[in-house]
Amino acid sequence: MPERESSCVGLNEPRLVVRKFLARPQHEGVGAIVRRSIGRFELRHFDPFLVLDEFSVTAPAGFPDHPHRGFETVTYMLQGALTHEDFDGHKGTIGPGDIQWMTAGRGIVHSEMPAAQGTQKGLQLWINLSSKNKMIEPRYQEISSKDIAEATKDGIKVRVVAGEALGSKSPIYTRTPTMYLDFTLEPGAHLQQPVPESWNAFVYVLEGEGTFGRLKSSPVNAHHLLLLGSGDGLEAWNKSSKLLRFILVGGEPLCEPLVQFGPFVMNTQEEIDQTIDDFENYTNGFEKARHWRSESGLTLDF
Ligand code: FJE
Ligand code: FE
Repeated sequence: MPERESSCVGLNEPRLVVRKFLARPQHEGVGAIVRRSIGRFELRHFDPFLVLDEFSVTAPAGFPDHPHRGFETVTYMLQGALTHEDFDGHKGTIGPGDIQWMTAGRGIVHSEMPAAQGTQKGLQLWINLSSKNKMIEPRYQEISSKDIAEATKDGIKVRVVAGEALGSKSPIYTRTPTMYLDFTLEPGAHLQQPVPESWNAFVYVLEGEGTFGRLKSSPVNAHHLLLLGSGDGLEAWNKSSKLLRFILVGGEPLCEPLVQFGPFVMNTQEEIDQTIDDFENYTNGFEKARHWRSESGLTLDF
């Protein structure tokens, strides 16, 4: 049999679903609700991913002043708006379809609060940074919905948050190599999406009902996380009569030791002890936290 060209549509070894989790609502922040899939007890992390939360926030609830070190947070808004404010004076509001890709690096203290009436919904993904990147200067990449690359083909629409799909490329720079694709499949559509062989990858279903990995597998509906096994890509079908929406996320595993204390993720216990020390004493990147409070005036315990 001739080898298929890698640039062609068609996969040699589609990834199968190896684990499935239903993310149930739980309380987080101050009065906020999250459906946590990655980061919960049964799935502490999925290298290089630390947390995946589908959040739902209605004022006055939110995520007031709290720190991060050693990883990136990616916030993708689905509905409503969120205002972000940090200790360096960086402030902004993201609305439906917008992305904030924040590299916390050595340290960020910020608040993430509702900016509109009603319920704000979205996804927040925490991506680990390699030991050589954990203490870099913080950085933001903010992309508004209208600037997100989109492509449509054969009943498949993709919004390219990170990486590349159907010939469209995201401008986001991923320090830990990552792909993040938001797919909508019309009834009858069939997707074949390459994912690098050595990467870990998962699907999170947002809307409708999808068939993943194998045509004969049972359909999966919203709020489910699917961990994918080895292979060169994802095959998915919409056998239902409604739209199917899901994200496909893949990342190159770091394969490094990991020690987490709430919003601090480092490689060793010593580095965590040092981080707590830095946060309490306003040193090594947390200097500006000494006199800063967000407009909310609240602090999030962790
Ligand atoms: C945090 C508790 C938290 N999921 N999804 C402790 F709630 C948070 C936190 C978030 C968060 C924020 C948004 Cl906008 C969306 C989230 C958890 O802010 F960082 C710690 N340490
Ligand atoms: Fe945060």
